[in-house]
Parts: sequence; structure tokens; C-alpha cells
Amino acid sequence: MRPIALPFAIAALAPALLLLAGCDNSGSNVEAALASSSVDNSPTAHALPVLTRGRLVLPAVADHPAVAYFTLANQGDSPAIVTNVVIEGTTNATMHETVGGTMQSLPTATIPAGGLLNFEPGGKHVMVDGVSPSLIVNQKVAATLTLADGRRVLGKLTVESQGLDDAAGAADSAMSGMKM
Ligand SMILES: [Cu+2]
Repeated sequence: MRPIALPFAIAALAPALLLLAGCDNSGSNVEAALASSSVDNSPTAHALPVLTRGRLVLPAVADHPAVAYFTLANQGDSPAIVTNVVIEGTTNATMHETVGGTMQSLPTATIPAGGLLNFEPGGKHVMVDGVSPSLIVNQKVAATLTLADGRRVLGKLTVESQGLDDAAGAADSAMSGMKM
């Protein structure tokens, strides 16, 4: 996939690029995920990966994309490859990754054998379009992840608001609008 540069001159011309600019950076926190996970870590050959800490962050500005984050734990003894994400109450979900301030789409994402894969602000995340206006904060929506071997991982995402304390700025810029 082609990295997408962030210049505003370009981004302003293309809403799809503009929203890609919205991912800020924060550190990964694998240890915290492990510590807070209720997943049984004993490896099992054909265990289905488990989705935890799922959240769907609504856009501050109507008609902008939402973004989904979650942690995937693979208890199996071989890598699990996520190829598709579907989220209830939305029309389209696409895996993305932010690397060094640029955004790439992520056709697949691999959960290592016996390990974790985090979708989190500043790293891998899921861009979500067509969010139903009926979704409300604290509601749980279903997420269905398809794996390369055809298996499906079902999980729940808690709907969150990203807050409207800077609504004017957010309206000016999808970058602010996507800020976490
Ligand atoms: Cu993105």
C-alpha cells in the first residue's frame, strides 16, 4: 500500500485523505492489555482469537468517520490473519495503520501465535464510515472480524464520544475532529 502524505493543501482537497490525518500518537501498552485481559493465556491449537477492550469512537463532526480500537489475543499456536472487519450500525470498516505520521491502509493484520495485536490511537486502527445516527454512547455494537482461514471472531465495541470541547476547531479540521 502507498503511504499517504499529510500536507493540508492536498488533504483539504480530499476528505478521504483529510480524515487519514487524524490519528495522533500514543504508546502501545501490551503489558497493560495483558494485565487487564481476562483471556486464558494457555495456548490451544485451534483456539479462536479473542477481542477485548473494544471501543467505537464517534466522530465529533457529523458525517465524519468514526474510529474503532480493540485488542486481539491469539491463544492459538499459529498466527491469525485478520482480513476484514464489519461493525454493526455502520456501513464500512477499513483497517489502517499510522506510521511516522503517514497513513496506510492495512489489507491484513496478523495476530502472532500466542500473542496480542493492538488497534490503538497512533497505530493500527479501524476507520469506520456510515455510522448510524442512532448509535448512542455506551451502547455495545457487534464487531465481526474475518480471518484468512475463514473463521470469524465476534466481539463487542462500546460506543464512545470523543468529546465536543473543541467543536469549533473540529468543524474547521477533520484532524481536530479525529483527535483522540
Ligand atoms: Cu485511519
